[in-house]
Amino acid sequence: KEVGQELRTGYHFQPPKHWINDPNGPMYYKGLYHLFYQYNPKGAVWGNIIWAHSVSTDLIDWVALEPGIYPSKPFDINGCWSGSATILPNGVPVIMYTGIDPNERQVQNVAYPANLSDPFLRKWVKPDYNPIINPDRGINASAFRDPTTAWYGPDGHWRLVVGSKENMRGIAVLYRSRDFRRWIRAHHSLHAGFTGMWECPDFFPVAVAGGRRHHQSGVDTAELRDSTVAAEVKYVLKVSLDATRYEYYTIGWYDHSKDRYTPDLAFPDNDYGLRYDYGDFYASKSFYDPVKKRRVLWGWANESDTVPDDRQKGWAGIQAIPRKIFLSRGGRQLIQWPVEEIKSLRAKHVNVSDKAVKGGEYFKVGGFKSVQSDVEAAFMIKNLEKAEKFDMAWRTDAQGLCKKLNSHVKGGVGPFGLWLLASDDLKERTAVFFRVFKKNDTSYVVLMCNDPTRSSFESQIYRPTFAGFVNIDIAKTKKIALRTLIDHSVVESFGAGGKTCILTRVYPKKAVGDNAHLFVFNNGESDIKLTNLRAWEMKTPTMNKRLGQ
Ligand code: DQQ
Repeated sequence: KEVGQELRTGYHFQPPKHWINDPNGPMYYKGLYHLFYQYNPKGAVWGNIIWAHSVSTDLIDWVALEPGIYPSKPFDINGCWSGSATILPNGVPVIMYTGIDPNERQVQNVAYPANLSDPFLRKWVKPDYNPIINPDRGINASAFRDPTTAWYGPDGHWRLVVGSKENMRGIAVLYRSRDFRRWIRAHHSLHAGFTGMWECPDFFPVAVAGGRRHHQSGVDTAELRDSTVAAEVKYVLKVSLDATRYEYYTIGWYDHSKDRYTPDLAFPDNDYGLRYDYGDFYASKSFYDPVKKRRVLWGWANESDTVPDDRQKGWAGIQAIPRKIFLSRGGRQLIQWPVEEIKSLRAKHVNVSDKAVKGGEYFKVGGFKSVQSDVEAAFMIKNLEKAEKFDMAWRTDAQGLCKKLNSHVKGGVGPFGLWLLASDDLKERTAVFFRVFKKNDTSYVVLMCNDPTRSSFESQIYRPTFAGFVNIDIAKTKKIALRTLIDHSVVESFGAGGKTCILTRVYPKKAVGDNAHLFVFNNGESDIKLTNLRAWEMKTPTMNKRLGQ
């Protein structure tokens, strides 16, 4: 058996071998979901980047096609980097991507399907008039990339943004076009911030609760031109920060006539905005799914194993489970939830209900194979009296707090949660847990944390703790839910119904295959109750079957 192959994912998207990174140009066309992604056809490290291409009818089973976009012309001869798809009003999909030209400049190109009657969209044509957007007029040619899906303004012109930086400022450079061919830079950018380079911007509308549409429904970016719709939507701007390798988003208002985006709260939980995911999740991109009328988010999860190990395994990088995203009822954050289709993979199932877990206790959830599973748990906290005091200095540093007060540090209320990908003797284990702090007599803070410090015997691996706060009123609800998707080397968790998400990669040596177990633990002083735990083994979909196989 080859080294590390037992750590390959079963139901998280992954090609048979080599390196992958950003999801590109996700879209739905003639019965198929298309996923392109950054891919190195020659090895398990970043390089030689092309757009690999897979399609699916249900976001679960995938068929691999030949590469969609690859270097072939001067305007992309040194690489085909990230970009997005836009469905034109006549139904024609167009891809806009960053090409690396012979002078290593980043330029923006378009590509059109060679044959619109082919639902697989196998061949793409790059017109000779590319590049259509050049890094001119003071734009830094080595920091100018990742065009968004375009939207249509009330003046009948298209708009899109390209990520860039100007000294230390990250910017979303705005362009307009009448014909999708000749693009003119607007006098001002859509938005900017003192954060360093903005990669992979994403800008899209979300429905507001109380409007005509259900707040969980997606809104097509193309609909932005309709001002009656605009009264019932807010806008989300997400950027991927090259400097931190984390993504941040803000929710705000977009003025069509002035083409200005103004975030409601620029700094809700830290200097940059909220996070989709507080773990290993980057370069994400959303698209509107017209079939289920929802917005779906794809994101890349890098390996955190060593590069020699990546090379030896022969693969690196996965896509997170596609998530349905929508604005919370209160409008202050996005909610993310695995697309409902993944329930079709649920197989053998175990159930635990109404089980008290005293302070210091833990137990194993047996009777099923947890190495590739979907676990839903609900915890009830009877008494908040023993909650540790919250230091306001921690407010902007959930991750630092989780590192300090990790799963081994006894608390008042929590840490409680799951140990997973755990060996029977618990020497290897990854903890996903909550910890409740007291801010004052009536208000509490809930921390959600992923602690992989004991996830593997292998000592070379980078294993940071990841954490975020959970925006719930625990004194009122007394309950908190956790859903975790476990997939060999992936731990993808959704706290409080998708309010706080954390994805991590772990590389156990012993807790693999049938030797990977699931436990419930409570390392706090206060007792808690596991009101319900349901766990399913997950089937393995057909991942990247070749067409005609
Ligand atoms: N990955 C691409 C770039 C993008 C970066 C290159 C983000 O276009 O900025 O593979 O991960």
